[in-house]
Amino acid sequence: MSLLQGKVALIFGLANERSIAWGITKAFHEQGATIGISYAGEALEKRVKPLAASIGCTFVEPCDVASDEQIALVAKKAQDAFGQVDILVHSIGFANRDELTGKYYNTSRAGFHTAMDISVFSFTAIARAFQPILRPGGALLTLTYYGSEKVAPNYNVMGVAKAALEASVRYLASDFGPDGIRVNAISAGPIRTLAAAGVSGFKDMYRSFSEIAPLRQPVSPEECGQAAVYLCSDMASRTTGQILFVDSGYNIMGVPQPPEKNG
Ligand code: NAD
Ligand code: 0WE
Repeated sequence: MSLLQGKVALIFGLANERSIAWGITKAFHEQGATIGISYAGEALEKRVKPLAASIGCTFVEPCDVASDEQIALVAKKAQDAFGQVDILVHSIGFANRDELTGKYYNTSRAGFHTAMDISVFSFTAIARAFQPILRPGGALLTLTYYGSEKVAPNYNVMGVAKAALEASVRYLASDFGPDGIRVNAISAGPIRTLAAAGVSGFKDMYRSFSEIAPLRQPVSPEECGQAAVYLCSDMASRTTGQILFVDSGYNIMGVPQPPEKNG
């Protein structure tokens, strides 16, 4: 089956082979998509280039999403390389490390701005920059986390940012709907990526996740990739503005099962 044959997909947020963006890239490639990759900047180049080469991807462009100029430049380069683009994946989130520990109320003004700029506004900025070259029938996708809805210890300003990101998904879906372009998000369970490394309490959270989630299994970048194929393919032609949970069912649980009845 080639669900993405003939489609051009641009993926933002590849850092390394553990990135959710890489799981999505591999899944898109398997489904016949033509892939373009964008990464944050020079420091990641030596990791990202070989990954791109391994799937025969030649469009590999740096873009710090804090910069309107850099976003405009990738859009221009994408137009030169592909003409039009069918799919944009935004797999980017960032807050200063010191904001992801302790009390949420200690969030600084500058830290709040950074989290909102990089984790929220960048999705809207990318959507706007690519609007002229998006092909009808296309799809935009971003990645979110349940800390947007319920309190996750230490997730703090990122939870607030993800709530705003999810609201952005709905406003963008409304804006782009008349042009035949859909906008959705995947809400993934915790995954051991670079963005989870060294996060205080992540290990304990990761372990308890698999004990509480109905399917009792952790989530992989590859499984996010399969859901991304669905959402960005014509299989999901009447689905827009949605948050799709890829979390082994974790989000449906209210009161966790006592451990002894947990089999
Ligand atoms: P990751 O570290 O592999 O990816 C995050 C990416 O954001 C990196 O590639 C990084 O370079 C990029 N980035 C940060 N600042 C940037 C900037 N200024 N310009 C351009 N790119 C920038 O980690 P990941 O877990 O794959 O994260 C991808 C997305 O998935 C994020 O939105 C994250 O919030 C979300 N998510 C992660 C988990 C998890 O548990 N890992 C769960 C749910 C959602
Ligand atoms: O969205 C994320 C990652 C968010 C993130 C992580 C970092 C760590 C390194 C954003 N910015 C940074 N900045 C850094 O300097 N996740 C869903 C993974 C994650 O991060 C957490 C979590 C979970 C889950 C942070 C605290 C608590 C739980």
